[in-house]
Formats: sequence, structure tokens, C-alpha cells
Amino acid sequence: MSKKIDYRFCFGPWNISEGADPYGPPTRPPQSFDWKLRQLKKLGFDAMMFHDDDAVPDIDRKSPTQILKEAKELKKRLDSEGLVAEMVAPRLWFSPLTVDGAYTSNDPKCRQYAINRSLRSIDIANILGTDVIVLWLAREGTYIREAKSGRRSIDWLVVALDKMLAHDKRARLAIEPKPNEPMDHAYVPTIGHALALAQLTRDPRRVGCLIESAHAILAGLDPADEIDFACAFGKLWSLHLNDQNGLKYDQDRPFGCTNLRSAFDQVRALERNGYGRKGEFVCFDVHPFRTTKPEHWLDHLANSRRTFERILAKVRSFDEAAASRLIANRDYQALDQMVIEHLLGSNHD
Ligand code: XUL
Ligand code: MN
Repeated sequence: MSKKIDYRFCFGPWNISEGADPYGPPTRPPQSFDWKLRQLKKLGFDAMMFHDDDAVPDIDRKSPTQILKEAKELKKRLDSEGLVAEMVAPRLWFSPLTVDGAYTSNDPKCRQYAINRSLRSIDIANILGTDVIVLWLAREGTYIREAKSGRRSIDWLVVALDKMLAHDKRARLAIEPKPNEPMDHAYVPTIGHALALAQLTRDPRRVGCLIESAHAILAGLDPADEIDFACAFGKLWSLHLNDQNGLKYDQDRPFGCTNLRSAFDQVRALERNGYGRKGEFVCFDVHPFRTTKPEHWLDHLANSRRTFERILAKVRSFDEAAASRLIANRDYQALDQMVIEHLLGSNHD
């Protein structure tokens, strides 16, 4: 039997969030990036995810030389802490220049801004020692359908991806689909869309994806099936595990919080596909509940990881031979109960 994977874990600075929502202000005081990095280390995580401006704050006001200088300083700090950068993602949804979309804005100046900023993200990733560029296409979609041409938007997305691929021959672009929020409809709502878009680019092999559990659920899909689909193409390069209670705002709940069985199915899919063998990380894109007190601020991260590890033990102790016998006999009723009993464990556990 092949050796079991030792998973490596990460999160991003935005996952230690302050609790603001559209209806109310923060409920926890802001913390510095340094503090967040120390917490990551203390919790025993291996890597950090970075938006470009997590790595280089105020990036739009800095010259390319200054950006590279600050990225180098960050790399030194990460090295000295024994941490690595998992990815860099251009944050293309905050600037006044991306109000109407980034790569698909109707304004050519705004599209150019988005491309330039993405190229800087690739430069930062290079310095931080990662080839994974995550593209959450936050504002690439519409509030009203008539505002943009869907066909033209796909062409512009390809133009932007091609520019990034040409800028650096090693960069791999991991598209993180999400069907809605902030947009009414996004142009790249699912993994199928992301991988189809890859085929239109100048180097389809370097365009893959990142699956977020909550985003798949928002698209009405099973995150485990999305994992299997992406892995069938060898294109699952990153992962945002979390949970989501139905079709509402994006919740980023702790992994397994709402649906333990789905969490089990997701970890099972990761295991059968050998996720992690090529150095991929398990990232948690989770947020504390708004009610969380500052003294419990990191619990959603520690808990997500603990849940992952406990679910992993359940996956590895699942009686696959017994399950196969039930499948061969088409006794899915018994298979269903077998999964439930396995997840529940014995009453003496
Ligand atoms: C948005 C989302 C982002 C990306 C990173 O829903 O998931 O946090 O993961 O840009
Ligand atoms: Mn995410």
C-alpha cells in the first residue's frame, strides 16, 4: 500500500477577521500582520496564503522596485520562522478601478490596471518562492445581465490569463470559482467552467483550480465531486476547506461545522486522489463567528484542523472491503447506515 500522506496546513491573514458584516462594525480589534504570523506558527500550521497586499501593504501606491524590496523582506521573515508562502492572489475587488469588474471591466483602463496588478502578484510570488497564483474572480460577472457581453467577458478573461502566463513561464494560475457574491452571477461559477476556460489559453497546462467547499455548495454542487473532477485533470492545486449552511451569503464556517458527512466525503476524495503528494496544502478559508471574543479568536482555525484530522482517521478506518461488498450487492441502504454508524462511532468512544 502506498505511504499515507502527511498533510500540510495553511490559512491566510484574512482568516483572523474582525467580525464586521454589512450590518455592523467589527467586534474584535484589528491585529497586526506580525501577530497573525506568530499565531500561525504557534498553532503549528506550515504555510500562509497571501493576497498581494497582505504581502506588500498599500501596493497600489508603491513602485515595482519598492514592491520587490518589501517582498524580499517578507521572504526573509518567513524563512527565519520556518514558514512558506502557499500562494499569492491579486486582490482585485477593493480598488476604485475594479468597481465594474477587473479583467472584464467595460473600461479598458481598468482592465489594464487589473492585468498590471496581476503581473506584480506573480513577481511577488516568485520572490516568496511559490508558483501558485490564486484568482478569485470576485467582480467578474454582472449585477444586471445587459451591462456586459458574456461572450466578450470570456475573451477578456483569456486575454488576462494569457498575459499572466506569458509574464512568467513557471507561474500556475489556480482559478477559485464562486457562483455569486458579490456579483449576482459570476462568469466562472464552477470548476467545470474554470477548466474549460483553461483550454482557451496559450498554455492550458498551467491553468488549474482551487476548490472552496462553500463555493461549491453555493453552486448547488457536492464539493467532493468537484474535488474528484478537478483531480481527474490533475488540476487541483489548492483547496479552501470550510462549510456552508445552504444557499445564502458565503459563510466560511469551520470545516465540518454543518455537514460532517460531506466533510468525510471531501477528505475521502482527497485521499483517493493523492492530494498533497505534489506539495499541495490543505488551506482553511474559515472565519470566526461574529460573536467570537478576542480570547477565542483562533479557535475556528485550530478546530477546523482538528476536525480534518479526526475525519481523516475516520476515512482511514472506514471498512472499504465491507463497503465494496454492499456496493456489489446494490445494498445502498446498508451502505448509507454503515457510513452513519462509522461517523457516529460507538457510544463508548
Ligand atoms: C472569497 C474567498 C476569498 C479567496 C481569496 O469568497 O474565498 O477569500 O479565497 O481571495
Ligand atoms: Mn476562498
